Amino acid sequence: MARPRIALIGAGQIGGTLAHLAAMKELGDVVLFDIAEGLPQGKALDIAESGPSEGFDAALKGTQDYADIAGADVCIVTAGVPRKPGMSRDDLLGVNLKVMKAVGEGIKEHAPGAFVICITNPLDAMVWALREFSGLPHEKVCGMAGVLDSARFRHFLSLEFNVSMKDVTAFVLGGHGDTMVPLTRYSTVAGIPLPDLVQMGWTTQDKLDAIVQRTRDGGAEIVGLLKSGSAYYAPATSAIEMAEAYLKDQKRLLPCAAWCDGEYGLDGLYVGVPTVIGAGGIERIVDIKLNKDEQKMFDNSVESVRGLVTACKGIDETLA
Ligand code: A3D
Repeated sequence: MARPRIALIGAGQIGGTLAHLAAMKELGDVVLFDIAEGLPQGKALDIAESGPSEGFDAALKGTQDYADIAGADVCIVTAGVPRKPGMSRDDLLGVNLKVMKAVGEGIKEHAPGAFVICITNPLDAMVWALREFSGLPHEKVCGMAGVLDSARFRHFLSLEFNVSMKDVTAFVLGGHGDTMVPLTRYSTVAGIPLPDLVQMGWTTQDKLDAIVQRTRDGGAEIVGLLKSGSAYYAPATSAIEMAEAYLKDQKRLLPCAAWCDGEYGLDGLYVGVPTVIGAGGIERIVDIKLNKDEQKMFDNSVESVRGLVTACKGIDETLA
């Protein structure tokens, strides 16, 4: 059987890391596409040359031609520009919307059967625009954010409790950004919910609130440290987890930006929710009941995503 084909649209910091991870995990052959001449070719060759030491079998190719993504099983999109210190994700909307148009049209023509994972910010609005431009079925287009946000939350919790990250689960909802909703009552250490751990004296509510805030600001913390560009190791790892779930039909329960039409009372919007990812793409949305406070935070997040979608429609009349 031929190896799966993985197309990475954008060969910058995240794109290059995705290529290396996909090859090392032998998820399939990798095509790196970027408008910057030489960049995807250079990264593809460099990663291919790590193959003999690492011992993986995967072909890597860099390209400026969309025809080379033909037949891709998975497309992961990072094309666009990242944040600089002081910028919000929303400041990227205008420039990255134009990029989504070109990418969406390229995927529509050359890889219409792919499972598409968008990473470009502002995430929830860019996934929506990419789906509109590509015309692919909604269940085959989603956005990576929740896996990363919950990984950050899990990391901070494991430090607070001094336990393995493997035993910490976390649950986040809503748009990617300052309005994301970490749900503490569904986040656990070996099944024990965080509010119970507060009662047990493992931490205090104040410390937990500070961890939630650090999770919300997780991207900005790294942008501030790096001074140019944004996080790329953990974002790439998170998207690879989603791609693997699809390629291996793992039916993983992963939070991602998915199309909600009826779920969570929404009438057609991409927003971060728990999903089941398998060979059908986004096979199911897990529609949990929120309490009053959680609903308020979720509504706030939804409103902010809606505002960005409306802004996209104002910029590109074909989206209206
Ligand atoms: P960067 O290293 O700048 O790579 C982006 C690449 O896109 C560059 O190599 C560009 O040449 C390329 N590019 C620009 N326009 C096009 C185009 N029309 N077609 C193809 N390629 C193009 O950025 P990065 O890899 O660090 O980040 C990529 C995106 O991911 C940014 O928008 C970030 O804000 C976003 N990001 C999202 C998360 C989430 O959790 C959602 C986390 C981190 C970064």
